[in-house]
Amino acid sequence: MNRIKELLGTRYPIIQGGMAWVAEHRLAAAVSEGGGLGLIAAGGADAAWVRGQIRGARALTDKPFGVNVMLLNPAVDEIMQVIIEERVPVITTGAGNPGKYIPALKEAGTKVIPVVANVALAIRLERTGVDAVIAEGLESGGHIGEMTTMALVPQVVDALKIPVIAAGGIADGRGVAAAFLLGAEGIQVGTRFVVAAECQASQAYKEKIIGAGDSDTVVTGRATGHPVRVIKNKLTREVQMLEKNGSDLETYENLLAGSLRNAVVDGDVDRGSLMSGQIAGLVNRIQPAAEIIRELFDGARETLASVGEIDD
Ligand code: TUI
Repeated sequence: MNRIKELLGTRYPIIQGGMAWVAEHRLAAAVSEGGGLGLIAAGGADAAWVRGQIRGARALTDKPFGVNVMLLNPAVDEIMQVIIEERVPVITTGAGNPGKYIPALKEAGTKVIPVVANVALAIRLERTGVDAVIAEGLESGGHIGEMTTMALVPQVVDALKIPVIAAGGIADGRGVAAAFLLGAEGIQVGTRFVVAAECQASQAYKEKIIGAGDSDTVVTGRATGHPVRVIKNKLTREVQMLEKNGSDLETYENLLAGSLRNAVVDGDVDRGSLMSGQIAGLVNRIQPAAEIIRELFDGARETLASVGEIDD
């Protein structure tokens, strides 16, 4: 038995990425109905919104789903309280250390799966009693660390006893197979689910991902300590200009404020923040979430069966 399927209570060992504005209850429910773990991303939202989304997902599916908590959110304490009250089965966390919330979450029966971008944090979090970790490489969209998936996953696997979920650069069966060969017991997929039919993100943003090639993303924000991978556009060119000129933080933050919502909800692909992984070049069409999941695992099985002898 695969430990991640057991932990999540799902048919397949796959978690949907916790993408702010993108991952709302209809996408989460569709992924869960398709046999994965769908996620509602709390992102920068308030606790009341999160509660409404949890109830919305429950109305659409009786399968398990989770909430992703972005730890830089100022409302994080209230959001954790809602998660506990609503008895959400699983949470993932990003952009910080969820350590102080773990005792209360465990008491409520909520499984905790933080995203880690290096081995040191993975080891610290294993000691605090988390159930698994997501080792996320810098191929991912959004806020990232400094290690590639290829180098990070096997090193985290070797350092921990709890199961590891691989993330960053996985969008087809070959990526799934590779993740398992590196020792992961599950995968997290973000970018490919942005273009799921059930995803409510703007058509214009979906088309940018579908049209993107391998070199169409860029990392901005290294200067401010919040590196974020996005598709290149007018906004990223302006941000890069500010970074080159060593502009003050306030000018920079003003430019980014609201830019994620602009892209995802309003479809402003010039001035919006088009978060996407490097694997966007492989993401070519809109499909139901359940079909995406089936293709990922059918493809992984085929890939593994087709690997021949690698020496004589
Ligand atoms: O969190 C993500 N991806 C995200 S969060 C987000 S919202 C945002 N937008 C702009 C700036 C900042 C956030 C968009 N995409 N992925 C998981 C992830 N977590 N990647 C890296 C980390 C991380 C980084 C630092 C986890 C922990 C950490 O430090 C904790 C510590 O105590 O050292």
